[in-house]
Amino acid sequence: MSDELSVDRAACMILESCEEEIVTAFDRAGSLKPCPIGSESLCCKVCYMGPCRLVGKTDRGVCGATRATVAARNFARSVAAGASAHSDHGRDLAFTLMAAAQGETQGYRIRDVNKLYAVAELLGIETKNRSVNDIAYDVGKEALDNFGRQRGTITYLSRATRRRQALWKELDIEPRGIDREVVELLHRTHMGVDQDAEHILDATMRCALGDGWGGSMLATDISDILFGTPSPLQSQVNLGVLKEDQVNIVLHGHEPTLSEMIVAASSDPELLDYAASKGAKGINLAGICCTANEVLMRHGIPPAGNFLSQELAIATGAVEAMVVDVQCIMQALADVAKRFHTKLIATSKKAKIEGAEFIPFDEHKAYDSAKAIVRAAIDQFPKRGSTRIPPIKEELIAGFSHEYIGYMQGGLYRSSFRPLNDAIIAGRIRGLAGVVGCNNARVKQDEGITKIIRELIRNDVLVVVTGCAATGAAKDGYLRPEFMEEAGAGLREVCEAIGIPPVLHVGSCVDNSRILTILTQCATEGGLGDDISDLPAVGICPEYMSEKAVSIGTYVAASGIYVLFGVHNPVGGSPEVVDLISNGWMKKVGGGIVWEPDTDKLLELAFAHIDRKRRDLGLAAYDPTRFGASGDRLIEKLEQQLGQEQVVGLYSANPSSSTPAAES
Ligand code: NFS
Repeated sequence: MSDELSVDRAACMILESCEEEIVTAFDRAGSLKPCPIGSESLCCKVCYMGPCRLVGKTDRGVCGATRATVAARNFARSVAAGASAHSDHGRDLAFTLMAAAQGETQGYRIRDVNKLYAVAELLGIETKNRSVNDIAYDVGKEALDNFGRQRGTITYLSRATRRRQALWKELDIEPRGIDREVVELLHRTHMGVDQDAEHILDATMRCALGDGWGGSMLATDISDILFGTPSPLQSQVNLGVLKEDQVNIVLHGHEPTLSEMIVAASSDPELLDYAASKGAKGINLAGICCTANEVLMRHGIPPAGNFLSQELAIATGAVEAMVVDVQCIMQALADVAKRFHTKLIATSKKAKIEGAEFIPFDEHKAYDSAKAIVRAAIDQFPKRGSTRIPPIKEELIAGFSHEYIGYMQGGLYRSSFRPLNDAIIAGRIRGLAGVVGCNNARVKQDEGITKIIRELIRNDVLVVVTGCAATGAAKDGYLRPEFMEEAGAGLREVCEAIGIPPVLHVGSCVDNSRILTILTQCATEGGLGDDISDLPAVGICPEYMSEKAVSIGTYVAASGIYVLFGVHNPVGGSPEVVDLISNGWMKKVGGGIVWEPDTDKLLELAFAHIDRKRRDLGLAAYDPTRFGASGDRLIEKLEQQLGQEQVVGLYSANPSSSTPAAES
């Protein structure tokens, strides 16, 4: 039964073993059907004459609003909420950076000075003969100015290709200030303001661009400055990373500021001694949701799971504390925690959580807050009852920042995207795909994510992953270098040559901004057109759940990428809006959003788009049989033809060569 709910064996084990004991999101999704009117966006509740349900013969609300207006408004409001969540996260990081630069924080410092210089240059901040802290302060100030800017445009638009910048200008969808676009979108979708669906959707793109090229990009950059730019590291994933003999603390939520300090506190000798005094052999950290990705990318802290695993982690009975801040935290957690010895610790002043203990996080006393939290977790250890940690975990490699992807293709001084572009031009790599987003209790956990990624790489599409999709992929072993055995022959050759897995984990959901940077670098490197919209690339969000995912899909589309969402079309009640967001946006900005719940059909659409872009660029048509006669594949082929012994003989005749003696 549970295997109908998730492809994750660890999740299934917990669901089966605690069936009688706890009610999870999986159960609630089974008993609570989605509202058929709201799920199609046919319900308008922006005023108090309604809610108006535009079903059957009713095609207008009390005020006369049409289905298209209602659907566009609902979609716009989702994007505004999603954009504000990412951007508020970015804003808090800017405050932390300024406080750190002024020496007012505890435990934070500028970890990546090179990145600080790079970001300062992008933001137009003078660096010559200035101290690191002075520069960092101005970077934080300029970032804050981007949030509150009223006129002009946000600074990072200049990071896009020239053609893209000109298009945004021509369409008048350049975000002016990050906050301004959210406020204006909420105003425009108030009762009786903007009534034209296309016009509302243009403003929606503008707001989302403020997220992707503003709030999220700043969040990523400032996190790298403060906590270090990720580079590849090894770790593990899934509920099996919890430890029987240690204090288990699960970090859940989004903002890396507190979790960074908890990572530091978990190796504090004083706290390790305290843990030992309670009978624990150590302090073990694990993550859930995007906090997991933040601490994985920089410290190799293993994720215990993705969005739908949050209740299940507590149900192992082995979690002393789950520490949460903001976003994607199920309200049901407190009830689940109550059944075990787990302490749910809320830390953000923005999120009061009933049933949780509140230990406020203050960046000025960050290390003290972190120590208090770790100490509270240790105190729970002796109260632990029986446990059921599924013996299931996978190895993974993560940490592929865009800086590292450039570095691995050309070294420190010649960082480049040339090899990647050449591989795409030659057809070794058919195209690129970003597979991102959440779990959604309405579909089988991780099924769409894993199937889509497997088929993409089998068909020579290089995949980058973020967010809960990355964790889903990792749980199935896709982030191991050995997974390249599943890849098509051409992609495998490239992965072998560069030494990368065919699925690259680039970070949390705000780090989707790294994907914008990667795509821009591909577009400007040469040979693949001159804008993101020319690239044979797609964005896929198979199991989206949150408003943030909708904002991401919108800014990715507005940046020129064809985006495919699974699950269900949230604006399906208005064919006009469906057409505007898909075909209309494709014509207008070169990218659009299509919802396709059927995974096979979604894949067909993805491949068709990639091949169409290859054709438009005048590249050779993709041919899966053309490559695969080099590297490990050559040896395998020869072994099949000649037998293993003879091949070993060929190599030992010429041991210094990577080419068999018979070939040279
Ligand atoms: Ni993204 Fe992160 Fe996960 Fe979805 Fe939630 S954690 S910011 S919204 S559920 S991917």
